[in-house]
Amino acid sequence: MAGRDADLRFSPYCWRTRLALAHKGLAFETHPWRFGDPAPEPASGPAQVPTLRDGERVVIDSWAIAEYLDGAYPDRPRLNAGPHARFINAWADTILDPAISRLIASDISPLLTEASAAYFVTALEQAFGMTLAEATADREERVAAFRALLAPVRRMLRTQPWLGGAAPDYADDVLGGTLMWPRCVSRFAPLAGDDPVSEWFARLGRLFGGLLETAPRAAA
Ligand SMILES: N[C@@H](CCC(=O)N[C@@H](CS)C(=O)NCC(=O)O)C(=O)O
Repeated sequence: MAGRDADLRFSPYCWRTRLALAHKGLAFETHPWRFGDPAPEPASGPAQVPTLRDGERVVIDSWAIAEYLDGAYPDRPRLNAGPHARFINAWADTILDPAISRLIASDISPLLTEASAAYFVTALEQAFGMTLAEATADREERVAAFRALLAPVRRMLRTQPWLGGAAPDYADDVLGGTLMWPRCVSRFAPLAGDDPVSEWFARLGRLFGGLLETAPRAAA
């Protein structure tokens, strides 16, 4: 999922997959795709990202990709894309993503091509029932409620360094991918700097050659 700048990649689901591939130590190429573009693999399914092609195999949906990678590459570090990560994935999809969207949606459209911005704005304004500017207008007041949603993560991080335990696993990739979305498109900070979740995110960002830390962000 790319902006007008093809290097600006911001989909939370694609970031989950990029982290999963890095985690497995698998080399991968990415291709920019934008809202309204034809399906990346038209013979295999809908116009949706992430779409993974691995040889002849096409897998669509970040969760399905994580399960596929653990099944296809069992000798590589495990993602543990099982029940516990499935909960984190469902929580991120149903609770965190909508909350993040209400904090940063209005920052995204200026970064898109004209055609993809029209598609994005129409879809989100319909979902919100208001303009994107209206949707994010009170974000300074609402950010505390977003931070409160992360209380279970803060509690876990008191006793273990990663959501996966002693080492990161796909649960970390899911939350990290989710938080990459606002990081890439906005200078609005959903997390306070002294939040233990920020410290965890910074540590995750330094893994895999700084995959997250060095990813292009929208200009301030
Ligand atoms: N459950 C899917 C969600 C993927 C998804 O919603 N991707 C968005 C981009 S962030 C997309 O491809 N949207 C296509 C569209 O809205 O037409 C996953 O985890 O991969």
